[in-house]
Amino acid sequence: MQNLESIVRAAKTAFATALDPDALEQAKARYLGKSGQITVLLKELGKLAAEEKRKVGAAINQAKAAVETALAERREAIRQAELSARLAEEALDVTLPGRGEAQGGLHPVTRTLERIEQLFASLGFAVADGPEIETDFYNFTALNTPEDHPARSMHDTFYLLDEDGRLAKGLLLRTHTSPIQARYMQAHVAKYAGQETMPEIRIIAPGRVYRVDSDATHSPMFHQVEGLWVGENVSFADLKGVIADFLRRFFETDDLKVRFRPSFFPFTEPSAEIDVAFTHGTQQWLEIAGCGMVHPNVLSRAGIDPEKHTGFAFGFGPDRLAMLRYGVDDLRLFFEGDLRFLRQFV
Ligand code: 2NL
Repeated sequence: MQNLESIVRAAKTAFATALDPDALEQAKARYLGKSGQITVLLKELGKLAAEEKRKVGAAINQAKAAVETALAERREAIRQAELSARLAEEALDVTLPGRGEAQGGLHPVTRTLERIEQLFASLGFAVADGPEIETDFYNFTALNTPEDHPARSMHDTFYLLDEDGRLAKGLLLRTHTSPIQARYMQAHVAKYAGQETMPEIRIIAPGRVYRVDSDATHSPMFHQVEGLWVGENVSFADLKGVIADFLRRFFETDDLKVRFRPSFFPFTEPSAEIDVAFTHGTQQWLEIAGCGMVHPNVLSRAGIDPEKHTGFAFGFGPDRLAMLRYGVDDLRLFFEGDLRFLRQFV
């Protein structure tokens, strides 16, 4: 049957030119669908005589099988083509170099703090710490600061508010790290209560502190390192020795003049400011710390007998030491987080 061969050939061509599953299903319908060419031929078989029917029927079924095989092959070819296209589109080049990892580094103030801690550790000072949110008692009262002292004003100290916007009872951001030492003394006394002798206290207290102040040389958050040595015969001479030794080692030079200038703090008596001058530099005196002998009231408040124990304390700003050491003239640069600035110190 000549007609059957051309139908099969036409079907194969139609399948081959169908580029996606939809087009292929439409082509299939034209040959194998309800009124498709092959289906129609099969339906017309009934009109033929029995002998003829068997012969023609076998030929049509053979043609139908050929069309079905061609259809299945084309379905598989389209599926493969679609898969290949998708694989090509979603391909990852695993040989591309990675994004790289940024090398981190310590902040210049952190490096300065670590250096300070290391130098004082070599003099037998342990590192103490405490909360940044403090009570009025530990920040001021324990340190012999009078109720009407200007440091207690809202112009100088950040006070915490409660949910109704009222002052949260006695809570503030510590204005110095002295409360760390006040707490330490109290805990130390409690720890050795009832014992005949109390071991000496030799600590430094580094940390963040907060004051209502902001310009090129003041940041509302800055750092402080305070030190405290309390024992049975601790003198102002010890204070001078410890400070001078620390400063010469910190600045890595013996060409350093250190000057103690009388001053006043509520928590020390007598009190002094510490100035340094680099003999090979500008010769200018720079004020870098405050210090003094711990006030007897401060010792008493902590439960230490000022008749038996004396001590010295000091406080300085590591931010300022970092500025001097690294030659930075604006304190705010340290706290703006600009990596172009900070990377220089790694
Ligand atoms: C300054 C002054 C100072 C202290 C801090 C202190 C701590 C206790 C007892 C007594 Cl627990 N004193 N600390 C003493 C003198 C000065 O800091 O100008 N700091 C930047």
